[in-house]
Amino acid sequence: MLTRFSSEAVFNPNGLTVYLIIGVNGVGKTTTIAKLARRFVKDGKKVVLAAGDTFRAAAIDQLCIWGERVGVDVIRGTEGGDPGALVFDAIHAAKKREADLLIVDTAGRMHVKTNLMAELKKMQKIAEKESDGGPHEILLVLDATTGQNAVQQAKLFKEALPISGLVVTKLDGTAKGGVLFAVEEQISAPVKFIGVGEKMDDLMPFNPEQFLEALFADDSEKTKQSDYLVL
Ligand SMILES: Nc1nc2c(ncn2[C@@H]2O[C@H](COP(=O)(O)OP(=O)(O)OP(=O)(O)O)[C@@H](O)[C@H]2O)c(=O)[nH]1
Ligand SMILES: [Mg+2]
Repeated sequence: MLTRFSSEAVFNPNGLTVYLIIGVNGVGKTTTIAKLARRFVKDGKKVVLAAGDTFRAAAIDQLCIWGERVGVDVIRGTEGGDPGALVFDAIHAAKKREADLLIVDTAGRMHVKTNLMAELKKMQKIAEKESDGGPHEILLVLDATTGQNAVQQAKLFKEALPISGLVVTKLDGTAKGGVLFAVEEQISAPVKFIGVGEKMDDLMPFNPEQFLEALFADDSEKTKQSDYLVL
């Protein structure tokens, strides 16, 4: 089941690649963006971030701090500003800087209300219009520690947006991530990365064999998914 889809991250061969990172609040979107930026910068790509979570000033600042740590530019708007307009500006700024990849942060609040979904749809449409074939990835971030709740989240987001992949965070805890089967089934998209800590290097490409080994392990020494990672 877990090898049905490719876990490779998608890139636009003809210019700027745009990723939208979505998920309910607290799952680890902003941290994941920093980790993805770190990873792709290491691969030699020029990365720019967009502070699309305009609901909270603290969210914009948090992304800017990560941007400084990773060494990438962050396109920011104002608190309470229109996230769609921010996506527009960020795509044009990233193109001007000849960036390879733009990663857009989004708000996680109010996931049960239609206005967040409407907002995200608008961001997607603008990315579609302003970039060549984008958004090239719409990654739904899920917190492994939320268990079955993740299935409900996946369902909600899938109704609004064509999710291309998942990032499952917090697999460094006691959660083993068994819910992932139900979630993949729900959205028909693969897990692309897993989060295994709070630091910028704590992101791994998803490896189904390692994941299964950890899931079925009966070894008191190695109890976490992250114990099984070949770093
Ligand atoms: N242990 C662990 N903690 C994580 C991981 N990913 C994120 N976190 C922590 O989870 C908390 C929330 O992370 P954020 O990146 O701010 O989450 P968010 O989805 O952007 O949250 P909002 O902006 O409020 O919607 C932070 O304390 C992170 O350090 C992970 O893989 N493992
Ligand atoms: Mg955030």
